[in-house]
Amino acid sequence: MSKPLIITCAITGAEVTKEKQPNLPITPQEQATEVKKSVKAGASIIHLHVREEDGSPSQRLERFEEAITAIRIKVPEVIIQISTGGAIGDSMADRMQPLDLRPDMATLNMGTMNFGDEVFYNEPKDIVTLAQRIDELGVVPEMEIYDVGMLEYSFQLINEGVIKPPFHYQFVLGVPGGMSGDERNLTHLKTLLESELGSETHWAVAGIGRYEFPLAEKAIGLGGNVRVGFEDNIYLEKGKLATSNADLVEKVASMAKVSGRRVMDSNEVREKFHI
Ligand code: KMH
Ligand code: ZN
Repeated sequence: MSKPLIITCAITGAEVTKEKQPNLPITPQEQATEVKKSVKAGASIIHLHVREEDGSPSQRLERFEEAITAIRIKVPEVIIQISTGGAIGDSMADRMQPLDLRPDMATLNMGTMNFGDEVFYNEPKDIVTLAQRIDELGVVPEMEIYDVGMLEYSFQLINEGVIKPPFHYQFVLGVPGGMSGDERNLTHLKTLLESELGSETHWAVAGIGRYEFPLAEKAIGLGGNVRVGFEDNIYLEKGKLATSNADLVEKVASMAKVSGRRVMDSNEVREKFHI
């Protein structure tokens, strides 16, 4: 029996604009409606960034609270994973703000990198502070890996006891400055991860832009999990914008079906992750 599949949906992100993707959910109500549709299509985890009314990215606690409240009214069971990455240039203090809401999960970005034309700062001391705060609050971390050195650094923090089990990894491939979405990169990351932490370690892939679906297919075949969503990719196919995040989730759910992998719902994932 093949492993059931967990689909995460990154509905909004910090970089995409309404000009590029008119269906991008911005307000708490739009986000809640989008979550409902995405969960119906097969998503069990929502990777959440929020925006102010003018569309600018925000790490403000009150804005996260509004969004989470709106989502919980419509979809009480969904797993909400807040971003601690925020937007490029956000201070670490701002990035940590929504953690005080004690969400189900939170991201933990594992290294500094060029991010397009900018630099995404994640200094070792900040990664440790963030990891400790996440642990203290009983939030489940998901380690965001953009390059091999970040994965190896995660092994160091695990060996030092800074990051505790169970371990959840997201391989974000295709950001200019990080590893590309070449399928061999995913195979290499999976091989290293499993030889260090075992084949039961949870991992998913988020392919950026045109890499989204080829890497989803590859991950499904390798027994991993998948993240899709407007944060990563706005097209359903070449030249065709998705009408909703749910379109992207639905496409992955269909791929899973063809490969004989059942899609897990939020309650099952809650049980599996002990949330
Ligand atoms: N917006 C990116 C600079 C995360 O959510 O933790 C970082 C990001 C990662 O999106
Ligand atoms: Zn994000």
